[in-house]
Amino acid sequence: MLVFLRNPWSSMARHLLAGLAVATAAAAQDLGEPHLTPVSRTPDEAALVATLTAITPKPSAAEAMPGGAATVPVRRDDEAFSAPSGNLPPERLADFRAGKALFAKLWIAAPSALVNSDGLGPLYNARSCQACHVRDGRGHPPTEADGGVATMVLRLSIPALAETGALADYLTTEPDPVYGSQLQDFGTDGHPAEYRLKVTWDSYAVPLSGGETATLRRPTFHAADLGYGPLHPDAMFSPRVAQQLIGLGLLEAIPAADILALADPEDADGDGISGRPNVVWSAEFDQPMLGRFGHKALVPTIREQSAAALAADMGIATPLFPAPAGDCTVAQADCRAAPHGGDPAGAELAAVGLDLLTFYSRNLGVPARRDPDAADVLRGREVFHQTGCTACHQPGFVTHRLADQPERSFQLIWPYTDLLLHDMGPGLADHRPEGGASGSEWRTAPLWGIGLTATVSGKAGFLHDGRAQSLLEAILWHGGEAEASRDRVVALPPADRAALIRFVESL
Ligand code: HEC
Ligand code: HEC
Ligand SMILES: [Ca+2]
Ligand SMILES: [Ca+2]
Ligand SMILES: [Ca+2]
Repeated sequence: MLVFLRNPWSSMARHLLAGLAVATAAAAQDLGEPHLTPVSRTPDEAALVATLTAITPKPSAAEAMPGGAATVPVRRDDEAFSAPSGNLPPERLADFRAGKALFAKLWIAAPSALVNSDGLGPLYNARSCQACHVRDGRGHPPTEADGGVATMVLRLSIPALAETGALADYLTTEPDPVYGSQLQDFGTDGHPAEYRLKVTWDSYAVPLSGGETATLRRPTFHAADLGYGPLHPDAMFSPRVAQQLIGLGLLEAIPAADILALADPEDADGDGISGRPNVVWSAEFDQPMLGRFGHKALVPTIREQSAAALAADMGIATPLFPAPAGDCTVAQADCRAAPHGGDPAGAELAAVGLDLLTFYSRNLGVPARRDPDAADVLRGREVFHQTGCTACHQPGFVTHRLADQPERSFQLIWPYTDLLLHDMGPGLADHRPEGGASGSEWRTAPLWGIGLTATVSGKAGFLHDGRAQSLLEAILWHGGEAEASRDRVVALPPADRAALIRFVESL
């Protein structure tokens, strides 16, 4: 996406996006899904899907298997997010393992005798995907113990130059003229790092019903030790922790129409919830698509997200974002002129490698629920529904029927996200728009697997910047459209609040 912001817009792109900015929900239903070759649902299937995914007070036995047949048996160790989808055909396991090797691979600077491993940087955040997506789980804000290695990034932009017409709503930002779209913590030999990420915390107490109290900590992120002079005076930051990677291929295979059907941009039904799609320009397919990935749903496909991560986080060029890849700006001439590895066309990782990495990121299995039938978990499920969580954390979907990809075809899944943007209020706002998302909107986070976070990644750090140290803290930060829901949780009898947390932990 960083690369996407830096690329000059073709006049055709501008034309189409201008149209999109005023697109109605009905027109949005026609958004293409060029990343899939779905078989259309029959009317009978559509009716079945509607029944299976209807939000009901009565739990269905299928909820125990959040990834459908792609679910993997429960593991309570730190490998819980690292297994391939349970229904991956055995002949595809070799591709999964090859992708895993690329995911774990430590890249080195070019030129080097190790021609298939060089091309790191010159500016980079980490040397491997795994360094941030700790054991395929999430990252966390930096602590003293991390010794300067961050598992999160600071996105960067300035307000867009004056743009007139419908596009003014759409092209909301530009990269910082010197530092680009993201701050990199490291440089290869001879290239200064851009900055060092520092975080300071303020804590305050929140009274809850029944005499209970919670403590929330608010982070302030600082860009220390800037390596290339001052930032633009209007620079805006967005802190983002690396996300957990389970079940992403299933999220990518949800019919766009089913997600758009949940959108209510003007809150026509007056329930205070107004989910909006982030309709974005796909660099991969050169057309508008529904954004699904990243904390503001800016990226439409896992392949594009992986290529953008290679480019921005590691400085590795691919056929999708060729050299000089990474976040080198015109002001960073040494960065642009540095040697790159890979083929003469400027791909430091060839298409076959990008595809294997994509295949891996698509097929990390979702663990089975833990204790879905325990009495307090079932009570928590009721509370989850009564406090209004399902208005955004949409429980169920059925994926497209995909003849060429049995592992994610026509699965009944329970991700607990509508993949839409919601205004979460000033407490969570980063005040930095991205694509169609405002400075206070975020994509509803999927909740599947979330109870295993600390087991997998060592530390529990929830929300886009990892500020919440527990699930309760994450809920208490909900504001804006979710404020009423949060207030209900604050007022719950303590036993119901505990049951709610037990339910979310069981997902
Ligand atoms: C420097 C840390 C870092 C590294 C290295 C990194 N990522 Fe990420 N990853 C992130 C962050 C931060 C996000 C959220 C991005 C956003 O909000 O736009 C993310 C999001 C993702 C997502 C989308 C998840 C979702 O739920 O939407 C995928 C897929 C992904 N990364 C794959 C990769 C792959 C593949 C690699 C290696 C090529 C990689 N990442 C390397 C930090 C990192
Ligand atoms: C208005 C929509 C909305 C409602 C209602 C809502 N949420 Fe959320 N939820 C979100 C969004 C958006 C995020 C991501 C916010 C962020 O990353 O800063 C989120 C994040 C979370 C997280 C952290 C996820 C993670 O991966 O870090 C938890 C836990 C959570 N919600 C639970 C709940 C519960 C429980 C309820 C009901 C009491 C609820 N939410 C109600 C939209 C909503
Ligand atoms: Ca490079
Ligand atoms: Ca940069
Ligand atoms: Ca509504």
